[in-house]
Amino acid sequence: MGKYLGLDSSTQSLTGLIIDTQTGQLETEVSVHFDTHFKATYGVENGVLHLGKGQVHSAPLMWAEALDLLFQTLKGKGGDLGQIQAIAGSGQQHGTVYLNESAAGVLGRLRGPAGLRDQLAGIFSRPTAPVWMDTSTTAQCRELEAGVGGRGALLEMTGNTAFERFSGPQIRKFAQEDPQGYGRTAYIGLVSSYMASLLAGRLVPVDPGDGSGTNLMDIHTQQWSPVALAACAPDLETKLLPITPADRPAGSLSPYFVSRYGFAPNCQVFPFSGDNPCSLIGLGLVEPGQVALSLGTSDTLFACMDQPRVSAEGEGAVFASPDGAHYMALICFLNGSLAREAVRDQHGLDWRAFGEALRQTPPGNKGALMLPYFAPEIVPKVAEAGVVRHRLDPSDAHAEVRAVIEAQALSSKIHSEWMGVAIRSLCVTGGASANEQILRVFADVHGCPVHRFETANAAALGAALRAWQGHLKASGMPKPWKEIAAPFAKPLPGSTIQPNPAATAVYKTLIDEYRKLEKSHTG
Ligand code: XUL
Repeated sequence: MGKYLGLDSSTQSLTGLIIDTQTGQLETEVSVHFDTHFKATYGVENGVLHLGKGQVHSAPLMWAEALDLLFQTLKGKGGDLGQIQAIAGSGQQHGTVYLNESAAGVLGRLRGPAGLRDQLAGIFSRPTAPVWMDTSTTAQCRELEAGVGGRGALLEMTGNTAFERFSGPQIRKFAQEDPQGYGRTAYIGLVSSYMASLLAGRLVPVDPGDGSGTNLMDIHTQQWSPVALAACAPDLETKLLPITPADRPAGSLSPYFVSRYGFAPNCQVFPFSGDNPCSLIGLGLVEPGQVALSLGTSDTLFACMDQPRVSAEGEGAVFASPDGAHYMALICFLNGSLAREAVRDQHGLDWRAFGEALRQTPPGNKGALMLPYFAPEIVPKVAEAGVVRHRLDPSDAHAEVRAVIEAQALSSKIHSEWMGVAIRSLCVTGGASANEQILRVFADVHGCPVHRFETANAAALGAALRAWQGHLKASGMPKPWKEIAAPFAKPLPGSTIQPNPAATAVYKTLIDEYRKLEKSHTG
């Protein structure tokens, strides 16, 4: 029992969250927003640098400076950082950090009084790091797929087809466009491994969860795929940091942090993972069939799978779970709140009236359907925005409301079928999860209980839980993941909605009609 720190190095901020496993409470949560503190120094906007032609980068030195500021803030809050037994973390996925050959030595010699920014300024072979928002690598995606024997071969081997934001295409582009910079690069890591390396004062490997977001890791062996590396860039096997299990200790915290912030000298550091794999843990999804749905601007579905099943249509990303035993699927439906708000506003409703419209209309909406593509859609792939109405009167506000929510729920069921997972429970988070009537539709369509979740920061919480699990295991007292997650990742009391069997039966029939309608308007 003790205290554990989870860090989340995300696009716009760095968060630290401390859990107390004795009390089962979140003790402290602190964030450093990059724009607030570093806009002037690094020129970032919303945490990133727009470099034109779809290139979106950020500054790894800024993330290091933010780490100093975060610990200073945590210390200033009066917390005793000396009680923290272990630290793990989460990083925005896919971003790559390029270090020169001085990096290992500089990390090992980190000491005060100078801050990280001054000590680390010389370790980069590329001063900026492309991040997940970068869309500039379409050519490299096609080349990488061709280089391993085709799109299907890459999918089978790594769990994903090539995506522009994934690390492999990004590395290839750098090697092509700046061969000298690539030549000066001794080590390539991810945002996750870079942040862990600062803490440990040594180069820390990549974990399989974040390794799966590169297009370079064999999802079956959870090691770099020699075939993918060869197709990506020259000598890559000598530059990429190795892959290690997420719960293998990376060493003790660097003396720099011990003397500066009062951490214990034996505070352990664990490899960081990606933010989505960490969120899987932070949402308590540690058994196959557990699914979470975040209802935000876009709706994102996370699922825990027992096998690395893949979507032949490219309808989701597949990552290894940092629990070491499972896999995660991530599916993004772009028209989330975007579509709900469009219908709400078109009919001059507020959220109360929106819920009331759902309450007053019957499941199945008397056969009226909507394809809610208010913006181009990611899943299913729809290139151009355009709302489709089928037996739906656009002036009937109540039917429109039901149609948009039923469409979202049916689509989430149809497009998660590839996971081959029977959904046993659905945890719903995000703004729209406050609306009970919306959750009722999801419970009825999926035919399973829906629980409401309120998460401070699922990625940082997942990281803190990983630190706890790893520390117990390394101390010879392993605890099952279910018991690690349970005290912290739990539904809001009284929030569970059970499906109504009669409504579920209606949707069992309606789903095929929706599928047909969707097929006739997509791909
Ligand atoms: C996932 C993705 C983003 C980043 C940043 O594939 O690109 O969710 O992880 O959060």
